[in-house]
Amino acid sequence: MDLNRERLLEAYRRMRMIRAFEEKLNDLVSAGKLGGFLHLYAGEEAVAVGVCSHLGDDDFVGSTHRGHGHCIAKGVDVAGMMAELFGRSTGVCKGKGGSMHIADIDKGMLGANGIVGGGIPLATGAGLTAKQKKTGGVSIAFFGDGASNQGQFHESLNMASNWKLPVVYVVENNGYGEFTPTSFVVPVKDIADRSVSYGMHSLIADGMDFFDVYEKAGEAIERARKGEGPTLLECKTYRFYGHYIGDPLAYRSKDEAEDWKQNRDPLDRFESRAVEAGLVDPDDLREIDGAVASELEAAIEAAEAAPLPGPEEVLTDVYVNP
Ligand SMILES: Cc1ncc(C[n+]2csc(CCOP(=O)(O)OP(=O)(O)O)c2C)c(N)n1
Ligand SMILES: [Mg+2]
Repeated sequence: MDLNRERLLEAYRRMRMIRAFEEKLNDLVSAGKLGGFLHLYAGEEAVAVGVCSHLGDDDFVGSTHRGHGHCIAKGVDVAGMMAELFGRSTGVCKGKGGSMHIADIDKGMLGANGIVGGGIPLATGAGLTAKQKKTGGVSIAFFGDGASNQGQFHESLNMASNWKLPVVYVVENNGYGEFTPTSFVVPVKDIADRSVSYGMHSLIADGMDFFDVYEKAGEAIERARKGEGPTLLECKTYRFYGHYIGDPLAYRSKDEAEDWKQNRDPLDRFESRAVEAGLVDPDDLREIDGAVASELEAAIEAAEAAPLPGPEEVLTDVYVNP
């Protein structure tokens, strides 16, 4: 494994940051201190971080409505994200994007996306760019099980496979699309099987296990960088919160959720494996937990104190300026 102590600690820091960021948002929205419609990524941290640990700023990521985790894993500034969620002019999109449209092109983050499936063709186009320009870069499309029923998914996979684009399609199968179990609307057990009709390589990973995602994503990304074409990587995962903050969760049992949280929490699993193997020390992890908590407190304080965009900003950063 090419993960040394430093890289493992960075992966843990990003997973912890995602978890803590989402827990904070849940508290802030529930307390009425933050508005908007927010979809939390907690529980799925190993997917974003397992994949993005292979990427640099020249690689691209297309994301979803549940995009905070992808942004953090790709290295987007957390204080800038928090300010964005508070709608402040110091936000990464100057307060005009919000939760579902956080983008940071310098980091290769093409944007969270309010359109289910909408990030898939964007990431495919970025893959075409990388291929045409011969940058050696790869493009990752993160999307959900629900999005794999979208036409854009099928069109993109067909084109990418036909043109051998350097794209990895990462389907985050968390068992639900909004309030509907995946099994109710998807007639295949493994979404990875959908790759067959496009002559595409596929892999399945335990999306609650950083190490498994890291290994499978590594294989897919290496193939893409070598010009061997795209992969459909299915990560079996689970969201710890509801579809959105405020979801009454009437469609799944408490026992089911508890089982995933108690037995498959990706942060706990990372810690057990990395500590048992003597790769990291628990004290290092606790130090990271503390640093992450302080960084978030500072980010919230700065966001609350920052100004809202002024009326003169209404027509800037938009495509059509009448
Ligand atoms: C094109 C489109 N159709 C419907 C919606 C409403 N919608 C928002 S999230 C969602 C479910 C997405 O499920 P999945 O792709 O599995 O992602 P998850 O929320 O589970 O991460 C739906 C139907 C939307 N935003 N865009
Ligand atoms: Mg889903």
